[in-house]
Amino acid sequence: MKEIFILPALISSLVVMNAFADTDHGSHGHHHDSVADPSIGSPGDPDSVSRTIEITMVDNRFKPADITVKQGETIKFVLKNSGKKKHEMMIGTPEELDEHAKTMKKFPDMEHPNEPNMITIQPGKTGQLIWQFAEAGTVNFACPLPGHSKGMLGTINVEAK
Ligand SMILES: [Cu+2]
Repeated sequence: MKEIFILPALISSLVVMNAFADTDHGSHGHHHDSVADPSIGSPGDPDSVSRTIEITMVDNRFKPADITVKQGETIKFVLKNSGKKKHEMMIGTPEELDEHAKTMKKFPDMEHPNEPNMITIQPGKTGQLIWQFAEAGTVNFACPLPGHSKGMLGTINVEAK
């Protein structure tokens, strides 16, 4: 007798949970999918690095902030944080960088371990980001941390092959 009542209740609660899961997934993908625009390129294969470019992060600037690469190149960016603050490097379109900076403003402590187009470097530390450039044109990078994004902007000129 008990089972007859419990089973339908269990099924309906699973259906409800599923509906919530779907809704949540949809909105998450929409507002925070930073690897959206394929024109910026894609995560590079560590075994096919063409060149290493060193960038120093200070409070609050990238040195250099103007970089030239060739279409198709896989660049290993070696980022050294010589500042006293934590910094990030995020590669993206101006729209993506802007949107991410806004999200960071709302959620300053947000961690993003699964996003291959960005890296966080603690003061005094060095890290690397490997990226392959796909299309000729301009790709931007920035530190999206609150208060940094205005000064910590850079340009990567991707030359046609
Ligand atoms: Cu910064």
